[in-house]
Amino acid sequence: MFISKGVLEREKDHIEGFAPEVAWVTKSGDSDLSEPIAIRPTSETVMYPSFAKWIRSHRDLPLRLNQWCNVVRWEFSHPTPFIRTREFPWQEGHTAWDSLENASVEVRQILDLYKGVYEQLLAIPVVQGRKTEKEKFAGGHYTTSVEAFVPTVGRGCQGATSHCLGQNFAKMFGIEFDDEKHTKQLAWQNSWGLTTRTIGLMVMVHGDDKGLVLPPRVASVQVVIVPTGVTNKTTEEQKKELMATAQKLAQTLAIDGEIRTKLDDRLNYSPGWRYNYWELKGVPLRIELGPKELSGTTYAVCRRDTGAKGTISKDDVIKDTRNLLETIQNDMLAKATSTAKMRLVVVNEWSQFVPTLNNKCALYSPWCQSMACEDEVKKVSGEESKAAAGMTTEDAKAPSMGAKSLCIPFEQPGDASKYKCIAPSCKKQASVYVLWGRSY
Ligand code: 87F
Repeated sequence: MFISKGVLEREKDHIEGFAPEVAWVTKSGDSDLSEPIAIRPTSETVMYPSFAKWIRSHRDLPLRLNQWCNVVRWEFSHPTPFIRTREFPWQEGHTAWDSLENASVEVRQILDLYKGVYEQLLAIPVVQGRKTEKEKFAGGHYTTSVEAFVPTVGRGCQGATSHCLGQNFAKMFGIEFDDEKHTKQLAWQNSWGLTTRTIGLMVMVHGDDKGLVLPPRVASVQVVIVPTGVTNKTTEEQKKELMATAQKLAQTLAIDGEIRTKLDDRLNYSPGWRYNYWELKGVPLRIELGPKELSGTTYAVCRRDTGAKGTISKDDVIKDTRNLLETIQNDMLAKATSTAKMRLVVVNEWSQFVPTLNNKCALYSPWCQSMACEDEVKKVSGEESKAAAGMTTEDAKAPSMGAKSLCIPFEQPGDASKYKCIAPSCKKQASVYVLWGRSY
């Protein structure tokens, strides 16, 4: 987690814009260190001197490393739990390849894995695309990302990135290999990362006024069993039978069904109190077990995502529970996807840009690919929003915040060249649609 000044500053473009965010250790006890040591903000400069030693021949390629670790970035903007914190855990992958083509294939493979993490596990739809030159990782060749959207505040949020670094770092760190013809070549590199932002996005996209709503595939407890119906008229015998049935059900689901199950047998708390407790924690499915269930052929269930009540059959309890969890998972993605569809809108005219933005939307708008226009969109949308700030938004920061480019989506919503660039003073024809939005 410590990086010497020498290696950290070797690739100048890489560190340039980020320098203010690097935290330095300057003392041990009362004595000054002879040279300050940086606290890892990312590991390129720690790993690549070793890459240079390990890679000799084309046979050593690809070299692919992955690690989970914590990194520190001395953020100045508003901290938000999981979304923007000065220390955060992440996964970072670093690879070296023999050609740009092979490196580029991996960039997309990893981006597809990240899309899968969001959509298949977290039930959050994302837009895949390439970052503009302004927003890309300066030390790299090009940057791709998955962008998520938080409807309650109308802000985009970068979910993960997959960079092609080109040969920039290879040049600076001397990462070379002998190709088949025994000629020295610089390696082509990628780096990619996913952070605990995933958790923050999951909380914000699915959570409601009762608390967390967890997608079943990532919930540490998928089903909670709550025994109910115990009153002061209940005999010890009946209580025993209820608990034995509950325990047996928990075992069936957990051991035979491999469903992550919890039995809440705290009979000193009322059923309602226990329902609230597990709702707050986001447990996807609750099974209620009372006197009625003991004698009947079904169990009463309640879904966390919709609040809908239903029954599952005792005979097929594993199958029914699994199916219901699968349904919840799919419904959560479908709901988040339809919300996002309504809020990610195509806007071809500047007059509609800020009003749409203030309607808590992200926008697909045409762009001529000049950085001056990208800057102008951000600046003018910020100014016009401020002027329109009479229109209330729940987000205290939002009215003054301009829209930045989130990505150039791989899947374009139409033919941008039919339109003029969205920047108000630009007269040029557009060439691509950019996804613009306020962002975290
Ligand atoms: C902050 C301080 C110093 C981002 C920083 O995206 C350096 C940096 O290099 C820095 N903030 N970055 C870019 C990180 C690039 C790349 N590294 C591997 C990733 C994914 C994982």
